Amino acid sequence: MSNRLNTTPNDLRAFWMPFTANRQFKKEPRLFVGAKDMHYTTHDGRQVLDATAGLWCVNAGHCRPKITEAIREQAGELDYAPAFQLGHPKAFELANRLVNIAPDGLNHVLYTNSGSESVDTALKVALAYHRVKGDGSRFRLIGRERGYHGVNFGGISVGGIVANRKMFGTLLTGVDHMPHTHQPGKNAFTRGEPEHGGDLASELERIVTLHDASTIAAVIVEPVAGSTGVLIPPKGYLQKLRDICTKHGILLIFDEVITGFGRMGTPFAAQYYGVTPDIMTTAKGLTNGVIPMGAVLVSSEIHDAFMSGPEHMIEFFHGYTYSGNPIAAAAGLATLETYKEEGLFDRARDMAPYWEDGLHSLKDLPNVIDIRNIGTIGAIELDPIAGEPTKRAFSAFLKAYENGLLIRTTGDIIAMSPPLIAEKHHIDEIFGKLREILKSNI
Ligand code: PXG
Repeated sequence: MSNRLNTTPNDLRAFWMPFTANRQFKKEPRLFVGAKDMHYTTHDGRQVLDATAGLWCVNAGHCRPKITEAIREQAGELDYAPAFQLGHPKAFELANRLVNIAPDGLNHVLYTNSGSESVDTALKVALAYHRVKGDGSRFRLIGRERGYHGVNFGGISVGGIVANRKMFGTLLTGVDHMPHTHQPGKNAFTRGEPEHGGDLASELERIVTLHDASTIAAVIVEPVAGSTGVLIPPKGYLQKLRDICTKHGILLIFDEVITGFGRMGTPFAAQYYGVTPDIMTTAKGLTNGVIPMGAVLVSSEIHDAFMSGPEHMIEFFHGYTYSGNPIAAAAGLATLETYKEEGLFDRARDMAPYWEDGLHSLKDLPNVIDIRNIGTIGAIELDPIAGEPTKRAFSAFLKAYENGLLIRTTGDIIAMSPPLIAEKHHIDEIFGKLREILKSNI
């Protein structure tokens, strides 16, 4: 174990931390200095069991040798190659591998550096696609209440989280939102897909009638909404959205930043639900969270629509300095290889019933008002303390951390998604610790 004096910085003021209660944190810092497989090591030398795969991204577990080694090797061989008008082999190889595990028909890949950039890239592709087809009157983008699509301007415009939107002026214009599908009154404590609410997809028809289909470019949804507390689509909902989009020539975008790479026991949620979008956004598990990278997969129809005009001309005016960065691509390839070699997507599928049983065993504990699960994702919704929303869940988070367990909270909801390498005894430990915390007076 490293010396505590060397691992604790003596001044925490300069770093303005993201989505963090900065003042609380800096009074009581929580630093990780190491990680291996299912555990983090804290700056004071404790082991913390990771029930959230970092931030929903470390799907293969921490510091996996193949991924670490690939990054090391790539950094010594080709550190950076310009992303525009030049290339390097691994970016192409990774794109091919991604297409191979993607739903049929999503045959082309644009690279980004995060989920937020994947979302903004997807929205831009959708708008430009209609325009290159001569259908430029389709400028509207439809999102959903309680949707999270990252923090860039496109993403917060189609997103549906008021705290992420209200500070930032007019956002994108021409955006509308479908209602969210969370109906705890009808669906509380459902295991898997809720029975009630599939008909909420017809709200899209209402929006189409209001604006006219000829003005709508795309609809974007998370197949399972993660950040706003694990909202699982009701039975039939996603298929119905697909049907309405197809009927009206509207592109359907699935934001699979969380649901991608095995979280549902399939490569993507699209395959789990048997519903194929026109565009799919990914990030996080693409590189096991180790190097920032995202990817947007698009159908051949969309890609091919851009491939016209003089061949020396750039077809799509978009991209990043780091699109397909060599080290990120190497990390992505090693990550996909690890998922495959260890059969981690199947493993997650096989573990899902055990996960579900463990989670729902907490049903009768104090202040638990709903429990939801799908794949190896789970959420426990707590009754908020009157007048102090979010405090109960945040106390649970702090207590869990003290007790060697990492969970996420959003509002008064505890959300969990362990690495796909979790063994049954890890799952027992997660729910055993949570049981004690929820039983105590939080
Ligand atoms: N889309 C979805 C569906 C996401 O969940 C993003 C886009 C943005 O990704 P980047 O890489 O720009 O952060 C996300 C990110 C949480 C949590 O605990 C969720 C996210 C990020 C951090 C925390 O719910 N989702």
